[in-house]
Amino acid sequence: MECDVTKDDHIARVFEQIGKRFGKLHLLLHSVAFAPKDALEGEFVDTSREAFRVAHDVSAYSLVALARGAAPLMTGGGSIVAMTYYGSEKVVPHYNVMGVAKASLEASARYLAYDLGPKKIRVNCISAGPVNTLAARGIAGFTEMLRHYETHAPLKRNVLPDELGATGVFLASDGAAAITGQVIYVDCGYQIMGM
Ligand code: 0WE
Repeated sequence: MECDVTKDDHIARVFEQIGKRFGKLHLLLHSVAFAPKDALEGEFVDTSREAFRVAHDVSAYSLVALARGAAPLMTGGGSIVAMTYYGSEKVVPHYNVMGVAKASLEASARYLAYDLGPKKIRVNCISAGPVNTLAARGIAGFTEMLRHYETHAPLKRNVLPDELGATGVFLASDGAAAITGQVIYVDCGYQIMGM
């Protein structure tokens, strides 16, 4: 189903269809982000009002809108999982406005966890180490970044897509029944390092 997360009518239609076809919903995975390319290339200080708005609308507000659409279908409780990145808490050169939008996404997950907790809906973030996806391929210096993680992460390697998937499955399962509002680092330990 087509879903432009900047359009309320798209989101409404998706959950309407899900309601009709399945009756209920257990898991929502939020894995969408966008900042205009020029905002990821220059300096953060030059971020335009429009690039800031678009990055936050697509990458952070969308979680709030999707959670609001999903919650009425999560009648037996549910799990909402959002993908985030370390650039939300420390400066990663060139991540720029995406880092600010991911900080907003993580904070939004905490407030959603509080609101939806009484309905047994949990809301968590997976903070992934860098993965060589289509979106990452356009980023200058990405190969060097993968090498940096390999050298500096405690596990001396990069995270595998399956390992991120396994964490998502865990967060969807009853094994994670008491975990909500958290950011879980799936980054081979990179986040614990100070130097
Ligand atoms: O969140 C991301 C990137 C998401 C993303 C990617 C693009 C590329 C194409 C958002 N907007 C756009 N806009 C485009 O026009 N990551 C975690 C991957 C990423 O992106 C970086 C990184 C890492 C890591 C950008 C600069 C520095 C590091």
